[in-house]
Amino acid sequence: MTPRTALTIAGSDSGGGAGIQADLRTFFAHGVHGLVALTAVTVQNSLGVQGFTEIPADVVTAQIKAVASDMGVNAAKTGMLATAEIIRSVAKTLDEVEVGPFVVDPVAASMTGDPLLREDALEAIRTELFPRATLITPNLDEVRLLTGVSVVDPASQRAAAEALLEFGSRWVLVKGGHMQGTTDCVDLLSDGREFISLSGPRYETENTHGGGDTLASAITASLAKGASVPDAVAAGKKFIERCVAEAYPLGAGVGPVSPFWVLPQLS
Ligand code: PXL
Repeated sequence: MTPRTALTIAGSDSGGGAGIQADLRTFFAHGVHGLVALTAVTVQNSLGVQGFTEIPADVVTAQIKAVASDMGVNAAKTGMLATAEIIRSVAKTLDEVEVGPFVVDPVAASMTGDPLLREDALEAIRTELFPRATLITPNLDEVRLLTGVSVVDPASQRAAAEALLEFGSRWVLVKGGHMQGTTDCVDLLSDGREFISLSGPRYETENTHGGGDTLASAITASLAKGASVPDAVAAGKKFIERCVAEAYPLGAGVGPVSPFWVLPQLS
C-alpha cells in the first residue's frame, strides 16, 4: 500500500544528524514516504558548520512543484532555508501547489551557534512563511530573535506564544528545552484560544544534534497521517524524548539524537 507523504524543504547536513537527513529518518520511522526540496548544502561535522552553499531559488521551487504535481504532499515542513530569496520563492510556490498542513521550524543557527540563514532572512520567514503556517516551532533563541521576548518562566512563555501568533500562524509551539534551571522540558502549544502545556523529562546528554528538526518532522509525519495539531505535537514530543534518551556520541563534538529505537531488532 502507498504510504502517506511528507515534504521537507531544508538543507543537507553532511554529518547526517540534522537537516534533511534527520527529517528523512524521522519520516521513515513514522512509516511516511519522505519528499525533499533541498535548499542548501552544509559542510559540517560534530564540531560545527564550516560553511554552506545555497541551491538556486528556482531549483528549490521546481523540486516542490515536481513532487506536489505528481506524487501529492500530505504535509510539509521547512528547516534551513538559507536566504530571503529562497524563502520568498517558497512562499509564492505554496500559493500555487497543495501541500496540506505546513510546519515552519524557523531555523536560524546550528546548536554550535553557526548561522544557517543569511542576515535578512529571518524577517522574511516571519513575514512570508508564518502567515501561511499551520504551526511554527521556535526554540527559545529563535523566540528571542523573532519577538525580543526572553522566556524564563511560564508567564513569559505565554507572552512569547501570544506575540508569535500575531505573525499569523494558526498554532505556535514555544519549545522550552533550552530553558535554564528546569528539571522538565515544558513546551507551550497555543492557537490563541487554547494554551496546552506539554511537560516531559529532561535527559542529561551532550548529544542533541538534530533535535529540533526531528521534533518538527515527527509532528509533520503525524499531520500527514491525519492527526490534529495537538495530537501530532503530543506524539512528536514523545518521539523526540525517546530519540534524546537514545542519542549517541559520534565525532568529538555533539552527537545526533537517535530514531533507531523504532527498529525492534536494534533495541
Ligand atoms: O538543527 C538545525 C539544522 C537544520 N538544518 C541543517 C543543519 C542544522 C543544524 O546544524 O545543519 C542543514
